Amino acid sequence: MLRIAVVGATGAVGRECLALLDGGIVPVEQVVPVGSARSLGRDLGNELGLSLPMAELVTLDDLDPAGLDVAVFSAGAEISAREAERLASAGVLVVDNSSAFRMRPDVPLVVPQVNPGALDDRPGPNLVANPNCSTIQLVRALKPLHELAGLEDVVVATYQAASGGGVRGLRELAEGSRAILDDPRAQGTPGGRFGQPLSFNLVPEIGLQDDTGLTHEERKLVREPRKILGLPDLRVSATAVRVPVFDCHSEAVHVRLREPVTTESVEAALAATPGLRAYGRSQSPSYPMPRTVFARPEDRALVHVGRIRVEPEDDRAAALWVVADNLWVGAALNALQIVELGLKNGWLG
Ligand code: 2RA
Repeated sequence: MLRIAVVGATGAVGRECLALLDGGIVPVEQVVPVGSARSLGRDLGNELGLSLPMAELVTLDDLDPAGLDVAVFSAGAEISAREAERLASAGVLVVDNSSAFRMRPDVPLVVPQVNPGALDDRPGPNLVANPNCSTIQLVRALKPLHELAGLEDVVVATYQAASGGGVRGLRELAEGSRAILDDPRAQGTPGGRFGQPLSFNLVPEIGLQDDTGLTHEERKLVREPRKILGLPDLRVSATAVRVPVFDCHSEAVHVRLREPVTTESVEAALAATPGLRAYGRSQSPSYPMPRTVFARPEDRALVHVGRIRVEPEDDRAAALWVVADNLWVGAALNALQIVELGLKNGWLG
């Protein structure tokens, strides 16, 4: 039985961690919710209708690592960079959802369905990085294609939900959409959680652009799959777009492969992959959508792949449409599946 701290417990990902723990994803002795000073006194168990054995909410300064088995951080890169290693060096298994440690060579960057071996060698560091949400669904769809015919190039365009911007992002989309429906002239102003008004709009900029014109989010989509798939020379071109959708990220993925494939062989490889749901052309619809993926817990835990096709003029080029819940598959569930893997591989206990 584990004592698990959920750092950032009141945030969008932290709340999903609590809900998944409440659902019994790993055996829990006690959950310690960690939040900011202004959250002290909140009874998250009651607020969220949880039956988990919960300690009182504490701040990170007051979190005692003694007796703690795991800490899942979802409180941003600055807090992780400042606090995660303190807990890891005290023997706590830290799974960090931020970008703080992902590209550090000594820190495993893990998607359990893709590179579980990254957690094989004990005693590794007690610090494991959770990839970016849009990376996780991408590599879970790319892995079977790589095994089928070898990946050469990847081009991905993402259509990322407001929940990627947390509780504030969700609120801004709802309020902005309501304002426009009430008064079409209320077009919103630059700024806010996404830098631009999102309702009834598209914002092709997630994070700051670097001097090459790539945004922070696109840089993650280029670098993280190379580390997770063990393909340091994989060519990846990415465009990340924020779209006025509350939940679930969608991605249009185009790959070039080393070997020729058929639509049937690609569909079969995807359908045979645990944790993926493949939508064949004979199905109706032959594609997933954010609204339907978010509707049921069993679907929120899967990566959904549709519009599966091979380019008519090039049998080494395939295209996919990939949808997944960015709060579960892209963050909380992947982090807790890393804890599950840690239990199985002896990283814990
Ligand atoms: C986003 N991937 O969607 C980033 C962080 N969650 O905003």
